[in-house]
Amino acid sequence: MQLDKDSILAANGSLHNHEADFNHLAEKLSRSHTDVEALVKKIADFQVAVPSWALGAGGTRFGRFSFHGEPATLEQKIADVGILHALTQTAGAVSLHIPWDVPTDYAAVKQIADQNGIVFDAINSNTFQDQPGAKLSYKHGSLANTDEAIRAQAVEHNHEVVRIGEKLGSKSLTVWLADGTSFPGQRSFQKALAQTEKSCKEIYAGMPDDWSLLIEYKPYEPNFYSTVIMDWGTSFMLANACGERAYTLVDLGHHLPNSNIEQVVATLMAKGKLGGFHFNDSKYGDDDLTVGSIKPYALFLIFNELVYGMEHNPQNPDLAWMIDASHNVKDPLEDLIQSLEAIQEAYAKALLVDQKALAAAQLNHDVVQCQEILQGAYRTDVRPLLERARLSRGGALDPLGAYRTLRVREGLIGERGKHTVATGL
Ligand code: LRH
Ligand code: MN
Ligand code: MN
Repeated sequence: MQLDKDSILAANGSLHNHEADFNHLAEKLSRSHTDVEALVKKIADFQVAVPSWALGAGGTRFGRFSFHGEPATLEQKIADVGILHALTQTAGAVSLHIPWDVPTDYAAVKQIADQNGIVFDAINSNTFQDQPGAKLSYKHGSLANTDEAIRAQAVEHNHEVVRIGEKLGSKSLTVWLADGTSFPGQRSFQKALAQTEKSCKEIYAGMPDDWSLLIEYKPYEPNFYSTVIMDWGTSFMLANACGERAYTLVDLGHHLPNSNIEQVVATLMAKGKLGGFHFNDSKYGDDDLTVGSIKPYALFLIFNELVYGMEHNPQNPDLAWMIDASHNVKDPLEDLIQSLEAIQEAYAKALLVDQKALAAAQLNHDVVQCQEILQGAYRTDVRPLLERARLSRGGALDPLGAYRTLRVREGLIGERGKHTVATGL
């Protein structure tokens, strides 16, 4: 199923209310000398990758309830990303997880991606599960394993993932390790870290010169006493040990409670070492909930630092943006539409922060004014700007509304049947 521009246009209906809302906001913003056109263009240019494993219903360790019309093949998953992109115009990339989504027919996969205007962003390796037919097990770790042969198998898997990514046009590899321990004394922290560094360097050495290595961290889960790459500092250290094209990847769910993620972002960008970002939201741990559903103000504060970094840190590369959420009770496509909207909203609000006024208030130690400036931007209803950004590219005025009006899920069920199961988490 592919959504064409004409049906989206028809679903948009009258733009009368949008025009009125947009003009009202534009007039208000021009009073503070905001270049509204430039703002809309920045929002429209912001593209986020959708992970191939998020298009089906996710599960928890207590069960999985599949969703009707789930994509059963990689081609169908890319078609789903195409639907998201057609509606939102902000999901122009897909991020694959190997071995969950190894292409069987590269030409067909590339063709369907091209047809839908989708590119292949960072590709993810997986050494947290045993792979079908693998000789050795990762039960006691992969890149950090005490056994050299297991480490070599894990390094080789990463090289294989890069070779797959090269055929599709990806330019970066994301490594996330489950390696760690569940009980005190289970393993030497120092030796595990040293083995991980050695393995990461081997992965890095085998990558093409125009590829980046993105190293993701996480404090716990699936191991519950320690994780080898537990925090941004460890990831940063490993990235520095590997070389120039190795960076840290921040996943919003991978922090201990109350961590100041915006400060982590600022620190990494100042050092030119923030390479990738996984969006989700959480109440307790790595909950992988819809972006912006629990802590939208925290997301705004993080975006405020991202925007500052993108404007002031030329030493930092362009970021690989990805949604890393899981959908247990909602239609995955509706959930992703909500996440994409929340990301754009936080980004747009961060773009509204008057950086000059903020810097002046900071110099004057005017703490009250600093807060007013941030919250003034946060309280602005930027949705007419998002609508205008989508419309400028032929997207939907209201992506969720159009998804329902156009009966997309019903169409997918008609094509694929009710009882399909997607690979992934
Ligand atoms: C680990 C993680 C990592 C994996 C994905 C499936 O919690 O965030 O990015 O690749 O989930
Ligand atoms: Mn992640
Ligand atoms: Mn995670």
